[in-house]
Amino acid sequence: MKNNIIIMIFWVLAMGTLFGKPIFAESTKDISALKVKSELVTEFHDAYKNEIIPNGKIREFFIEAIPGEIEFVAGKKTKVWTYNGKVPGPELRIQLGDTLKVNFKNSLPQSTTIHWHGVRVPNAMDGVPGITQPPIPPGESFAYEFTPKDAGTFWFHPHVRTSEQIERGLYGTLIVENPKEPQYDKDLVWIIDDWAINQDFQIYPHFNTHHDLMHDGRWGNMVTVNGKTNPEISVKPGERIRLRLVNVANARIFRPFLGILSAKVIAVDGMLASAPIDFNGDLLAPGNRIDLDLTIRPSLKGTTIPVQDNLTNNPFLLAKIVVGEERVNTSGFSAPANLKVPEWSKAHQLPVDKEYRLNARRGGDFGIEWTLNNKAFGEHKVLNLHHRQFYKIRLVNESSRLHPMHLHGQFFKVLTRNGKSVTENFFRDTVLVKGNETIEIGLIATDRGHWLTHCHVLEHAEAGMGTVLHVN
Ligand SMILES: [Cu+2]
Repeated sequence: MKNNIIIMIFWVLAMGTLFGKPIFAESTKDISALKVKSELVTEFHDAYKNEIIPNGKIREFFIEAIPGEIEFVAGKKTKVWTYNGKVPGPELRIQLGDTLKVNFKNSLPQSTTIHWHGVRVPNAMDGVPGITQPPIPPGESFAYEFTPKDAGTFWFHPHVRTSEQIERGLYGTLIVENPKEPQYDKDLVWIIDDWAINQDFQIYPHFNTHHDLMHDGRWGNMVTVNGKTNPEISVKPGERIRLRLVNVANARIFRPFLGILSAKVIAVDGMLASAPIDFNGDLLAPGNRIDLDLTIRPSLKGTTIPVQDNLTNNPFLLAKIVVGEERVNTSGFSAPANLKVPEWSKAHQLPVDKEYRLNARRGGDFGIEWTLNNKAFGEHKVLNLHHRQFYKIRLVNESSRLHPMHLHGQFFKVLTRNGKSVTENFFRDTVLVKGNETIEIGLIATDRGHWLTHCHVLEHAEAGMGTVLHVN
């Protein structure tokens, strides 16, 4: 009997089978997947910082959310909600290493919070009601304090009744400068928004309509850049400009076209690419940012260059770049880049860790719910991710609608689109999943806590399109 057992153990070890069934196949696959994953983690090393050491400088700001009025069209006052009386709200500009402290007061007739889009904050500063903090009631205050871990272009907005509060005008930008990067002659931020305005020049007061929910969210009838329709932006011949584009619209996707100007993309969603990329018809989905490196050729002296949106067959004007007469010398530095962005070319060998199917169903408060795996927000189990491990997540759009999916607290890279490998040389925090498209993303969970993941078509998010990732 004892001999038989020994022979059997020997047989199992030698052949890897028991009664003809492989016993090691699964675990061998697991072991090789683990090996590939650890290689991807090694490749990721230092692509961005795990932690930041604060430089001790505290930059303190006061922000009040308060109703107000602005003139989109001369002589016509539109009632809006503002940060500090302005739309867009303040541009907070700090240096990498600085600690940002925002003393926030809610003077709105509704509860609110501030979410810092794209910023890797301590979880408690993420501004998501019910997940990271209670909503801030009218009349109350809250202090947000954190040291951003990354330099780049970020923005902030409420995360309560988001489709209404952002549409009413609540947003601002957070620019984190890296003192080690070269100084451009000009550093401009263009906050692009889309408004649904009625004949009285007031914000169309019905939010989350059935039409919006059945389609790609609330697309409006007026587009503004920095709170103005078709603004004129003055530049000088020879100037080298860092132009930071931010899409804060509820749902509209932009495809900015610079006409005869040529530009390079140097950063996406705040994070530097590994090398500059030609800017050519790139899509700017809600939540996305693109930083451009733009030189005004001296020969353009005295001209006006229209910047259009070219998403559809009906292009429209976004802004005008007005080139002055006084020539300046063009700065000759090489554009900032993050050489440590990993390629992750081995990620295609890995199985998918988690799949989310994006679709809609009847039901809920609005009569239609947007779902992930046929579950609306609140019905999912939290997806647990381990700190500093690699994950491959598949987003399968089973609908014909647009879903710019945004992960709080983590950056990711797009690995495949419709099964084909893509080689984006940058990280993102938001990726547009087009109708019936499948996208696979890879990420290394870097920041601990409970992080919302949701569609940035804000009406879809309000109608359930979100879930929670937990990094522990
Ligand atoms: Cu969506």
